[in-house]
Amino acid sequence: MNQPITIALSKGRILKETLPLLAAAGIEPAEDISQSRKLIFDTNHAHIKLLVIRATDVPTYVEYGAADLGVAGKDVLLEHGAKGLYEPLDLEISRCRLMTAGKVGEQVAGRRMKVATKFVNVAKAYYAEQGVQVDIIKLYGAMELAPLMGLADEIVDIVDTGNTLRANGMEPRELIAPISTRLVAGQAATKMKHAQIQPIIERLRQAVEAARTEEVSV
Ligand code: PRT
Ligand code: MG
Repeated sequence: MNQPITIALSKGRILKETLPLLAAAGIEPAEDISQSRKLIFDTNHAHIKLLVIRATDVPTYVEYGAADLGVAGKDVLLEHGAKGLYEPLDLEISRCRLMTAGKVGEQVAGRRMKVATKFVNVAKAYYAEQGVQVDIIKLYGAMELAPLMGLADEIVDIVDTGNTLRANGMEPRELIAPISTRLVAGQAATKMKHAQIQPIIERLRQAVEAARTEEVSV
């Protein structure tokens, strides 16, 4: 008998890249997720369900065993702390960089630097490691605005092309971590549902390898 398996997916841009990987691994939602307001979806496997939730909630669901597997950005996992989570697979999608950034040509001297970010824990750890004392200001979005309006000297944010920074008179500074989307597994699920989870991880691993090969040959 197959034990039920729940996979928590991050909605938004990661979801778009996750669904083709899941499909390549043989897991397909029973209906079109983008056309639905549901949060729980059946799949072509009677024992596998998908949850579509806020990226920042994915590690929490998996940590407490409310989902057995999860898909989330490394940025979200770093910020959450991801205690009690295994990270069996790098899905190699939604790649970007977690960086510091500030106004072009501007330097802070003679006072504590103010840093605006939604990645409060990551920022605290990063500046502490650099031996730089900062005041962290928590924001929930549009970090790029903070230095322009004098709210902060630097931001810690996700950078991909750098276009958003450039469009706002800012420059990328230090790389904190390269980011990609990861598959995470809970400790309880890994122990109790090993026989169900292991084949899913293996099929996803093959799907990631196939996508990588495709990319190289294009
Ligand atoms: O809306 P909510 O707060 O729930 O989340 P969100 O809007 O951050 O989610 P979403 O759907 O945007 O997906 C976020 C996840 O995608 C992140 O956790 C990363 O793991 C990954 N990812 C990959 C990115 C980007 N690339 C990205 N470019 N997340 C955000 N961006 C944003 C960035 O915040 C900045 O505003 O794009 C802008 C920078 O892009 P460039 O190309 O201008 O540098
Ligand atoms: Mg968004």
